[in-house]
Amino acid sequence: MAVDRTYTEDDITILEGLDPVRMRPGMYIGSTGPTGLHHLVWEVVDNAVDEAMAGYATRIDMTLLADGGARVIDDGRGIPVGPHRQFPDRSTAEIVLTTLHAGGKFGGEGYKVSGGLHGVGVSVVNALSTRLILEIDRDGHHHVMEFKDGGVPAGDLKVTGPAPHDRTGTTVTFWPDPSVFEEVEFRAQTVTERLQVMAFLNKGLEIRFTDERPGGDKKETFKYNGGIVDYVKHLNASKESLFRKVASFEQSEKGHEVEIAMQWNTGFHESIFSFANGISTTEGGMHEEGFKKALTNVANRYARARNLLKEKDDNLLGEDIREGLTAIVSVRLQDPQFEGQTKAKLGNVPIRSLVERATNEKLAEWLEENPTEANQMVKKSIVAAQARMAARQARDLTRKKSGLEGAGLPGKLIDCSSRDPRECELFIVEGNSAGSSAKDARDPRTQAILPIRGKILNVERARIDKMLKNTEIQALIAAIGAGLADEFDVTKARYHKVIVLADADVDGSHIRTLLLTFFFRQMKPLVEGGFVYVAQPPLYSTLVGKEKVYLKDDQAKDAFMIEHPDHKHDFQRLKGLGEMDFTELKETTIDPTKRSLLQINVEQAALADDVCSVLMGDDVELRRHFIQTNAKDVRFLDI
Ligand code: 1YM
Repeated sequence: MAVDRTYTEDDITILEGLDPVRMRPGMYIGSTGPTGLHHLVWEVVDNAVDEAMAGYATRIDMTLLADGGARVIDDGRGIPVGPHRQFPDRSTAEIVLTTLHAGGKFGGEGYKVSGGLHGVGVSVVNALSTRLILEIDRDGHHHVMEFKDGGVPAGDLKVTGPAPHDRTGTTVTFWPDPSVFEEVEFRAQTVTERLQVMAFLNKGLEIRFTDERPGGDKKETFKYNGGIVDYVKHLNASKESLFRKVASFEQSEKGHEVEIAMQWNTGFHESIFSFANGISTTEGGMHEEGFKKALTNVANRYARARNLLKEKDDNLLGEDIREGLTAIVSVRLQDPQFEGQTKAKLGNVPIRSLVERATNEKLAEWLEENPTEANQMVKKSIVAAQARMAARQARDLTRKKSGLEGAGLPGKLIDCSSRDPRECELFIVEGNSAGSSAKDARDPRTQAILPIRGKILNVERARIDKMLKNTEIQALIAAIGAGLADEFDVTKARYHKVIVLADADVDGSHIRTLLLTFFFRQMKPLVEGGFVYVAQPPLYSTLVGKEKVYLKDDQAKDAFMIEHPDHKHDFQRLKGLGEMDFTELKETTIDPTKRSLLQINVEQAALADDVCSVLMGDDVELRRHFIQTNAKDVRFLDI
């Protein structure tokens, strides 16, 4: 067969109808749950952002409509309206909206994202919507085309009039199909969080959000001329930064770009957020690897050159240097490979050396130019290294101690007699008086009591070495008997129920929060295994005939009063744990057949961890925001 031109791989464009999307939506958007639903919005917004990144659009408007639809507007060039190269009797816009594109480049240059679930195209949105309206302002005309029932054109692309004020741009309005999705209600917070991140990652791009739904009534504008530098400042806003300046640099090479911004705070958390083509890579990947390696290298080189580390000293470890670091690593590349369990890990190997080289050069320069900040950073890392070594010693000591003292159990522990962890319960009780009533109310065969005094150290704030020197913490570690942190071995846990028993008042919730934070940070498998519980003693009691009835909270009391309109007896507000008598304590909190326990999962423990930083931060505004956004889950912490 004679050919008059040669095809390169780039020319191959396979076009397919939308049926496959409707048959297996999960393949295209991940799920038909809330995540998949929001994917529709990201897909359309991504197109608008691509147009901004290509240098044509400056503003994006996203609106959640009162009738459940979603609208995205950009002021770019507008999707091309002319005849399509391969199908000259249809417009390019129609092809974009009604066909799946696979196998090659379609349309423009720019960074079209492949792999993962991103960049599947706006046609997927069309396929999963009951109705979609496309409006294009281009060449002085306003064009409209409508689709229904999963992407079926309701007519041709028509010019309906002049483009207003000669504007150019694209508007996509769609209504997700309720027969596809478990629910079709968008969540404003999910949308705004994502839009804000996109605005941070695309310097100068203005993104507006409007919620027109009943009760929504919200408008927000995101625009950051500082880009990821502003992002770092935003992340560190609620923390005390180590210094005011944000280190930032960028480099590009062979169509790959890297942009990094970083600042340290006085805390101990490492927060590195990485992105590839604007997509969050929560599992890390090559870009993060390259960054971390170079950071360790640069900091050690600097510390040695300035004699902050002496010849005899060991090198600082990466974790020492990253303590309190907030960093954004954002890369852009032609063909990102998303790997890992949640497709959130960047796999492109060449990116590692690009990021590593950029960081090695540019961060070293920044440190040279900012010696005050560089010194502060190195000093903080050295303290972190010292704390790390002290922690190891303290841990060894804790381990040795528990090996020496009798069975290794703390003196305060009132243990149970059974040695089968599956039936054993440990109650952590605040104060000695509560401890002794709990002792009387327990079943000595399976229930152990560990009284602890006062507020244990806030593990979020305290360094691990200090924390391990705390006797309450030592008793807790020894009683559970499974070690801690990296060495924690859940199969050695002496109890399969570890129950936090604290009062329903402010101090009680404080202690509860601190303990959960400790478990989350230092004994995570215990939480993951479902071994951690919070006891929920009721707030009220009353009499029905001769029988005492306990009511969990105000809601339960209200419900009781509705059910018993003729109820004559008073309601007793139950006292703190320490003041409850033997029977009360037994019936409300200790007796497995009567008490109510709340099993703590990882999300809840993580929440406690957040609460800790918020509470300890004393930032009233942040605290209010936190309570509002987590109102549902935060109740058990009573903050
Ligand atoms: C609200 C969603 O989709 N904007 C958008 C999309 C395109 C263009 C501009 C565009 C791209 C190119 C040339 C190019 C798209 N065009 C295509 C295709 N906003 C939104 N804005 N001219 C206009 O990439 O060369 C696909 S998306 F394929 F038709 F070019």
